[in-house]
Amino acid sequence: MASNTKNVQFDAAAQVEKIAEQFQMFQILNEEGQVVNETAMPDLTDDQLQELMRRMVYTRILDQRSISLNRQGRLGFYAPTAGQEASQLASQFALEKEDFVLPGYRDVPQIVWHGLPLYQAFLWSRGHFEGGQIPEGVNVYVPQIIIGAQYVQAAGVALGLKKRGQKAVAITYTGDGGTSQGDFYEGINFAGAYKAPAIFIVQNNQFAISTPREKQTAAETLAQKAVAAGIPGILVDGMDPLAVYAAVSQARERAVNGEGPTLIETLTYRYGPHTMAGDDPTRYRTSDLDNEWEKKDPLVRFRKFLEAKGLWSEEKENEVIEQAKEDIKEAIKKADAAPKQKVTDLMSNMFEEMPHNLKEQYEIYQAKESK
Ligand SMILES: Cc1ncc(C[n+]2csc(CCOP(=O)(O)OP(=O)(O)O)c2C)c(N)n1
Ligand SMILES: [Mg+2]
Repeated sequence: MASNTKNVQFDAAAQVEKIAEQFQMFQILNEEGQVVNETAMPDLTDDQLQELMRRMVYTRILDQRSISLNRQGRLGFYAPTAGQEASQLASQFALEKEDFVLPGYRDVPQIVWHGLPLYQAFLWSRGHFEGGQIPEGVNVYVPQIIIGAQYVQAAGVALGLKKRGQKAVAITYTGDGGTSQGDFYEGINFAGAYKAPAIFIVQNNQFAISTPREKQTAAETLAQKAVAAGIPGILVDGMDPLAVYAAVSQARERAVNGEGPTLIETLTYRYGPHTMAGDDPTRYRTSDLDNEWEKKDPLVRFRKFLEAKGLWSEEKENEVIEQAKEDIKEAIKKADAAPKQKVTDLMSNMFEEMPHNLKEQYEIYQAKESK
């Protein structure tokens, strides 16, 4: 018998604490827009910095317009994005066109900036089949509604890229709530085992509908869930576009160099309701908490940072706002002009070969629709 049995006694608390200690929040720009981590500054040109700001401002407007279009009954499903711009857009900004984006329902901005025409995003919101017909060469999937399922799909897409020898990655997004799903673990585990070039983003916006983050899991951070899959995890300030960009760039670099997947938790907040289907955030959040997060706003801090460098102005911002409004007006017009969806469209777009039991129904609808 070993004589040191007592010395190796399992120290449960210390073990849990030690894991969490390794996941300190990575930040480059603080709330005042000051660089607090010069060595981690990503290599971005002035034009690129301005473009990232332009996208965040544009997307904030897109969110506001989408909410009002939804209220007018001109959009269908919509999950607000304000607050999450740095997490969403700076992560997409670190990608190349050949990379694949597998979004959740709140991640419409990323796929629009990755090439999906805006009118198609509007059609997707309306449940119109043309919203799901992704143009050739645009490497995005339609937003996933089943929480976590996109993690498994991303692992598969990433493995496919690896097998084809392509220098590209599959990036996917879920929320804090999504990390409680089986698919989340299956996805990161599989990608880890096969060293698949995947980037798994967890946008921790503090709530899963009304369930607060503290009730979601006993884990101190969501990034540390990477440990069990044997892959690196990073906790990032999700209101800091530069930190998000730097983390995703590094993860992409690792992935295309054959070093496998990375899990990135972005700490963020959604200012609006969960979706436009009618939840009331005042029932599950305090205004103190809202205020605390609004102080961290990604647009405010990035604007301060750029203004100090002479790279941004009110005039520039207004130009972006006007452009966004104009584009949105055009896109909704184009969406309105799409042919009215028929029941037969729904069926023929669902199946490559119509199952025999649906053929009869298909013909009945076809006859009705041709009247
Ligand atoms: C498998 C599954 N279970 C439940 C739901 C219902 N549902 C829709 S959104 C949501 C909360 C998800 O929260 P989180 O992952 O934090 O993402 P967030 O909406 O905050 O971006 C739930 C439970 C679903 N869509 N899919
Ligand atoms: Mg959430």
